[in-house]
Amino acid sequence: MAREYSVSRRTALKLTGAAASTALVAGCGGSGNGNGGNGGNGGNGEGPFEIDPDTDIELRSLASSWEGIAPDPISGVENPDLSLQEGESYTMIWAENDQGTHNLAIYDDSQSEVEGPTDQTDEEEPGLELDFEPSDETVEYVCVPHYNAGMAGNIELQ
Ligand SMILES: [Cu+2]
Repeated sequence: MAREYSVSRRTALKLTGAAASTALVAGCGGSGNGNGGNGGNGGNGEGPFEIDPDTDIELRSLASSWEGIAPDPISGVENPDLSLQEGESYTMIWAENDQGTHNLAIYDDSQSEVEGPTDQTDEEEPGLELDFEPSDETVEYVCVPHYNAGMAGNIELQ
């Protein structure tokens, strides 16, 4: 075991330079898995970003994706993956709408709503909220009409 580890470790170190440039090329593909630590459910966006309980998670809807507004680490990030604490309280707020008609819901792993959906609206400041406690059931936050277009981000447990 130890030998295997040291070999793969050395290989990893040796590949670092090449991997870095490959990653830049791969990034252009767009389906991006963010980072290697995300083995769970595919990875829609960057992250996951660890967020403390009792934090308001504010999102902006774009034409067919979400963008983080707050807290700071997710600001400007498209479809940020979130890492949350199981059983604690979080509020997800659909604060701004850039364009289009959307809603906000939380899906389980069979794409069934466990929270929401909110009303579907094209208002610029929807101000719609979902209060939820992260669990095995809260797998991703989505816009239901644009889910198949990739308007979703993962919710992982810390
Ligand atoms: Cu949408």
